[in-house]
Amino acid sequence: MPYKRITLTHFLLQEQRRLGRSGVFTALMTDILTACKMVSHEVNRGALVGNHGVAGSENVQGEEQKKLDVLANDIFLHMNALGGNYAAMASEELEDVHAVHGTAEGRYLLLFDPLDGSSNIDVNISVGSIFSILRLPEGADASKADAFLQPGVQQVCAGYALYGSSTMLVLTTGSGVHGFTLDRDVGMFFLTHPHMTIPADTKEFAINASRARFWEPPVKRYVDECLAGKEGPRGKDFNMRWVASMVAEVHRILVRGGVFMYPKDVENAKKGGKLRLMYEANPMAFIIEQAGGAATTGTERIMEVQPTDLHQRIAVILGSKNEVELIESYHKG
Ligand code: P6P
Repeated sequence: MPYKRITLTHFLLQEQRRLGRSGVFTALMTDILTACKMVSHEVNRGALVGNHGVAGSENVQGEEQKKLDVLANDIFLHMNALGGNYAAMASEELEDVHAVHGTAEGRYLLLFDPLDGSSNIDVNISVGSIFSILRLPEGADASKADAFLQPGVQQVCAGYALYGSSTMLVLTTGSGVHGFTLDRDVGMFFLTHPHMTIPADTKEFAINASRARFWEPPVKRYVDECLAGKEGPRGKDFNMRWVASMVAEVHRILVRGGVFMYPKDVENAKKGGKLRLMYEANPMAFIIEQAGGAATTGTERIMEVQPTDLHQRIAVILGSKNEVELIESYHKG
């Protein structure tokens, strides 16, 4: 019976009672899920309303902003300020911290990549929003970046919205990973993927193979062994995927296993990698670990890295536990 479904809000309230928690997660999530529904609406309307193309500006990363990057960022900033739960926010699209004034004294910090993979927008390939929630440390100044520089193990909640063939919201609050699908007719997210878990083994890897000439030896060894197939040392054939949208890659891994790599290489080493620690790597690492997977820089657990800058980049290798541990063993020699 299709009406016997559980909404995201009901699920959070059930979790709240089951775990004896305060209502804070339900409140924190309410504004985020509204923002994700609004972004989904704008992504879906796309070219019909002139949402494709560039905004004519650059973000703090020096990347050309798409119109939807700017719109998604504005939606996240506006909707998540209204609830009064956040003392401040940090966005991939903003150089500095966005302090929230004039609302209830929020005790949480929200970090987000409002539209990840936006180079895929104009070619109608899945994109997503990534978010991470931290507590505001006692006595910290929420308007300063230092308040945000906490290792990933301090996250109280992390998740993403995937604007794909359907819009999904996947999140963890530290008690497993659960997926919700947006019913546009009702305007609500409904629980469709409870207790998502990642198979420990896989035959599928994801990496941007055009960067092979820059790879360090452990990555090159791993990929070469996968490409050698069943006649090679792995004794099995592998498949490769690369969507250039981290949210889509992580979701595929959550559903059927796999490993995603954006490693540090000889070309991006000075920057520390490509992906950002605070609002891409950490939230995804929290989700992957809660689903039974692993997430490493190659030499250390991503969630234990002590951040030094709000927009710092980091190497990311995550997914099926046994595969990630094999890659890590190659890095450690
Ligand atoms: P490349 C998107 O820009 C992103 O941050 C991730 O979503 C994605 O996995 C990666 O960069 C794609 O990078 O170098 O293949 O364009």
